[in-house]
Amino acid sequence: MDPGHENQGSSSCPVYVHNPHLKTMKEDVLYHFNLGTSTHNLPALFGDVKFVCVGGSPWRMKSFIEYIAGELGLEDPKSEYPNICAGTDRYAMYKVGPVLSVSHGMGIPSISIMLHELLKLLHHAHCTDVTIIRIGTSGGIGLEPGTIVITKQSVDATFLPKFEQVILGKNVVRSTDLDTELAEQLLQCSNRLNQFKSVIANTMCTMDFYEGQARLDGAFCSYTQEDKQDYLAKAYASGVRNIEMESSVFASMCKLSGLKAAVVCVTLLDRQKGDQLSGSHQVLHDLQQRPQILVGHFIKTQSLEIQKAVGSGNE
Ligand code: R2B
Ligand code: URA
Repeated sequence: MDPGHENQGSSSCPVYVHNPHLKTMKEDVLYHFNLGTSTHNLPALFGDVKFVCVGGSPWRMKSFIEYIAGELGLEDPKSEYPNICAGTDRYAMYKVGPVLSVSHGMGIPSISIMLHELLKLLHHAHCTDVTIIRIGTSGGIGLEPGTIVITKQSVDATFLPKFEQVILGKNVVRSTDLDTELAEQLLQCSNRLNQFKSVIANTMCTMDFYEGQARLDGAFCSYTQEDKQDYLAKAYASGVRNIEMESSVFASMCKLSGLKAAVVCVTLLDRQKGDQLSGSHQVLHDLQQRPQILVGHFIKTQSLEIQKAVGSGNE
């Protein structure tokens, strides 16, 4: 952590990094964003960020920023929202007011690289009190397709709430705890919206979309239909209601940085009934809007509360 900024503001919470080597570097190049501490004034560009939304597809994250701009009354009819990372095609990043929207690609390695650079960016920009939410898609277990799962615990493929990574040849195990109060606030927000069903439940994070999620339709499959159903039934019994591919490392890295974090994913199908995403493009597209609608509404409500608090503080 940069001690110079430790006590800025009264009780505000900074974005922590835990890496003594960073202090010895003259500049920090955020290579996959095409941004850097010498080339960009990160505090001026990003210092006001309070909400970060991340999701797999660059297209969806652009559509999210357009949506949230409308929700917050910040849309500019004359301007397109520029991709802040236009100099690279690895990730896309958009900003409007206090909201940053960033794509992360598919799978743990992809989101992990993005989060290292995003967390450093927020740290270098001296951001405080940041809430971060992953909005995404998933396969459901025992839920009507279109249900939103707000993750209680992200569990691995053995249903344990941990993220394991080999560092210097050793297995390092990290916790995947998410913010329980934030999850509850999001559920209440969904109930108030009353447009679709949301539940708080465990999410299984896997390393693969096919065999890793017990699908029968990959290029390879070494188990039977019965084995698959058995595994999904065990997942259900352990409290898992959806399966995706990024939540564990997302939860563990955000926790290390002290960010309030949540995972909000729509279920596109019920995995006990099938494997293929064969719904029409329009139906799948409409379902993918749901996390965006819920999180958009949440951010709008929270921003109004922040504005009210600031307003009453100025009186
Ligand atoms: C959900 O959807 C993607 C796979 O189709 C993956 O990124 C995930 O977590
Ligand atoms: N994303 C996943 O990871 N799995 C699914 O079944 C659907 C979307």
